[in-house]
Amino acid sequence: MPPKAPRTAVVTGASSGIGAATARQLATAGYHVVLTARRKDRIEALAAELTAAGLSAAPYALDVTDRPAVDAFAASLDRCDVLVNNAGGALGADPVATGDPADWRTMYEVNVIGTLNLTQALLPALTASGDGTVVVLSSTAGHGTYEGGAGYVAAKNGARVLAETLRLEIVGQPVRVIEIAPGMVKTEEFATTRFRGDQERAAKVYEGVAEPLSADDVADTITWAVTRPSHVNIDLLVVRPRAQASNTKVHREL
Ligand code: 8X3
Repeated sequence: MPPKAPRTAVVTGASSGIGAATARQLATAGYHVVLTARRKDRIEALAAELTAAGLSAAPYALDVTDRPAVDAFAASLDRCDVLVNNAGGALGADPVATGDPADWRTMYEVNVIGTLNLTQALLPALTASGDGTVVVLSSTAGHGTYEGGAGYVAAKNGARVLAETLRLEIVGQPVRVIEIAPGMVKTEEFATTRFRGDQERAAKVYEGVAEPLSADDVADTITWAVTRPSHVNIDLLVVRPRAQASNTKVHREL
């Protein structure tokens, strides 16, 4: 008999930020981690780093919005125990009156359809594992709106609703659905992507905030939720820095 494949965790958007940190922590927790992202060079480098450290990891270049590619990816896996739907992000912070519909579409595609694609494609394997976990990285933006946030807030509400509805629909099957909703997290790319490379505007997001969350802080909550005993379903975990009381109430030392 061939040796049983190791417990496998798939992380999307694993090329940087929360995804890369989660891949590291799940590998350290003993999972074989499959790192997916569009940027092959980055996930290859991270997988090589983890492998060199004696951990188990493999890269797979993937665009979560490309359904045939996602299906081919799912078919390539020997097993899947954990899926972390992390790929996502914000584009722009314009008011509803002037927001670009193309930005809204892109955000819906990545944050919602990307999560839908991976979840649909891997649900059979997650169920077959006998103890599967789907993690959806939403955001505090999925739980309350703010000025200039509508496109992103709408998309993250979509991701939240996907998680909530899936949990209802598959109850009785051996798959947990966990939503992690982080607030202000300072990562290398989130704000710069949102403001299309405008470093000054990106820096303003965190200006005067003593300690925004780090990617590792969020990866820590994901890993904690995933490694609870399998009958324990963390439905929703909202995590913010101490300096952020709500989406619009942030303490800044200026
Ligand atoms: C990121 C949180 O406040 O930029 O998911 O919408 S926020």
